[in-house]
Amino acid sequence: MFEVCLETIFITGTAGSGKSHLTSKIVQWYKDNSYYPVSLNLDPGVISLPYEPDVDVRNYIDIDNIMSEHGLGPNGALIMAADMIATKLDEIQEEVYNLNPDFVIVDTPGQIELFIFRASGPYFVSNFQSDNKINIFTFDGILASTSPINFISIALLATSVRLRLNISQIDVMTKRDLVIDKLQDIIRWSSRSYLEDSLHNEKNVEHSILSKDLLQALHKNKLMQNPILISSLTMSGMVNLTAALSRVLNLGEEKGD
Ligand SMILES: Nc1nc2c(ncn2[C@@H]2O[C@H](COP(=O)(O)OP(=O)(O)OP(=O)(O)O)[C@@H](O)[C@H]2O)c(=O)[nH]1
Ligand SMILES: [Mg+2]
Repeated sequence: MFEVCLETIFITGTAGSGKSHLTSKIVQWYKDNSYYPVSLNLDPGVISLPYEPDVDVRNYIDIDNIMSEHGLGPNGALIMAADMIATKLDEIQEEVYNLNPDFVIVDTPGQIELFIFRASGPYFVSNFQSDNKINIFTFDGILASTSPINFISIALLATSVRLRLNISQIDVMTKRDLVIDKLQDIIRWSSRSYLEDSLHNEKNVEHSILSKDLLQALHKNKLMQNPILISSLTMSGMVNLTAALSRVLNLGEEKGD
């Protein structure tokens, strides 16, 4: 067991949603504000990153070795690598602990189903020792903004992640700079009635009814969060995100908050 005094921020989301860029920007933001953050790359399959990780799971898990040693193709190797993450917890924890940071920002694998729905990812999140832990779930702005149904579908995925990880969660929508023309709609979708009204325009009536029912269930259980709109390119929204992080981290862990 290690004695730690740090805050851990996991970044999850669908493939290509902007997790790695957001990791680097949050690290930068904390550095600029006189904290000592470190980045932890937990994606064993990533080839290049937009930042130099301080701690890197690839030093412990080598996809090419897994493929050759076990005669696996790339997908099989990625599954095996994801399952191995939990077995490296102690070494990774020690590496982070030796750096003694204020914050550790954890970039997770692009294949969200391998990290969230198999046992290894939730085990790692649950057993990583930290004063507070929070998950930032990234809605890909490009995907989520295409229609109310897409928005609700990704909100459901965010809810699945919340259930699987069982730690506080903040939802963000990435790539704000690429969806400027849809910003008004996206902001209006934070109102349940506006979102429900938007579903009336859906051509497929069954999909529209199902989406409304799902939306109702999410609201009834207080699971529908308005994602914070951010851009890792322009840094817009970063102040709102870091303020939300501070609020949750200062309040301490409020599961399912
Ligand atoms: N314009 C714009 N592009 C972004 C932003 N965030 C990420 N991107 C781009 O989106 C692509 C994916 O970004 P990543 O940060 O690698 O996304 P990821 O979720 O880490 O991807 P995987 O780990 O492969 O799942 C890259 O081409 C980024 O340049 C953003 O805020 N604005
Ligand atoms: Mg990434």
